[in-house]
Amino acid sequence: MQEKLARIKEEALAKLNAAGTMDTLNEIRLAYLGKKGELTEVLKGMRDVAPEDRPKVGEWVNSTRKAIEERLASAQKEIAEKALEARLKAETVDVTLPAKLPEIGHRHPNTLALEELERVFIGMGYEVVEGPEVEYDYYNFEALNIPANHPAKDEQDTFYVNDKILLRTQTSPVQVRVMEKTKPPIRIVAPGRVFRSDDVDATHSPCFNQVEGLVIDKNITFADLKGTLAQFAREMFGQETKVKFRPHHFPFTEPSAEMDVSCFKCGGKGCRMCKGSGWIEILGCGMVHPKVLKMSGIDPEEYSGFAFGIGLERITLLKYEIDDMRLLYENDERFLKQF
Ligand code: 2U9
Repeated sequence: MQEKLARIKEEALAKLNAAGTMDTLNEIRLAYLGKKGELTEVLKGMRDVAPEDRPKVGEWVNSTRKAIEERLASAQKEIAEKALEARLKAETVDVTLPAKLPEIGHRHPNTLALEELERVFIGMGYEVVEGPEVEYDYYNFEALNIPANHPAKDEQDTFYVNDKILLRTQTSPVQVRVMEKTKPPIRIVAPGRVFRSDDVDATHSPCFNQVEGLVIDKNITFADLKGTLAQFAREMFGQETKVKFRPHHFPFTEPSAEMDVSCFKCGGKGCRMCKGSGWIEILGCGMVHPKVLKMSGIDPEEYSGFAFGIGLERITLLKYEIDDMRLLYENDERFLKQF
């Protein structure tokens, strides 16, 4: 019996030493220690062993089993370690390889023009404020002295949510909200999207961007308006830029004007950009109407102010010599990559 066990042990250990995979180890385990394994068969044969010899034989069987089990465990460990080592080797990352650069976009030409414009006004002490795109009729029209029968209020021109709520057609409501809750002096620019029921073409879009400005303080005159906007024009379009004001009408300003700048392409001689006239229309402006001040709780006897409105896309198109506004909204990378 002892010899048989010694042979089993020797054989099993030799096989375990030669095994190279977990599957082979498992087969060996079943062959010796499994229910029908060789060692289990020996145990079953204990019946035929004389009772006084059983403890001794039992001990031999157990020590054989222990030896096989121990070698099996260490072989399993060795194979697992080898497998891990091979995996680590195969999956190494070469940290010295150059990294794949993520594609980084850049600012939209409209944003570039807006940032330039904001820089000029911030430099003159203005604050940038924003407000809701969905507005009350009151803030968009009534508080700006735009009467109920004004053509701008027509459903053909304005997107209404209901009879009191609409998509703002200008950013002026932002400034009305500031006037209501701020004691002058006020110096603000209000950029943002506005909405008008227009068909799309090279110069129109139902959604575009405006920048409006508002200054209110004691003793503000048209001279302040002219000086400020002339300085803006020089910083935005070049130091040699000249400005001229043409009378105009807006319900929210009195007097009102439109401002032209001398053509920054031809210097005023006349070219394709200025359609031969030497001048380019840039913005609308005026002294804030006393009624508008009063409605928002500012005493027109004590304070006066000026306001202006600029179509941002118009500035972007001129600045970058783009001839179709639709290009700004199409997000075609071939176009956007040029700025
Ligand atoms: C308040 C009072 C007055 C803002 C102004 C204009 C003139 C103007 C147009 C420019 C091109 C609109 O985008 S556009 O079509 N705007 O001409 N806007 S004065 O006047 C205000 C604003 C707020 C409280």
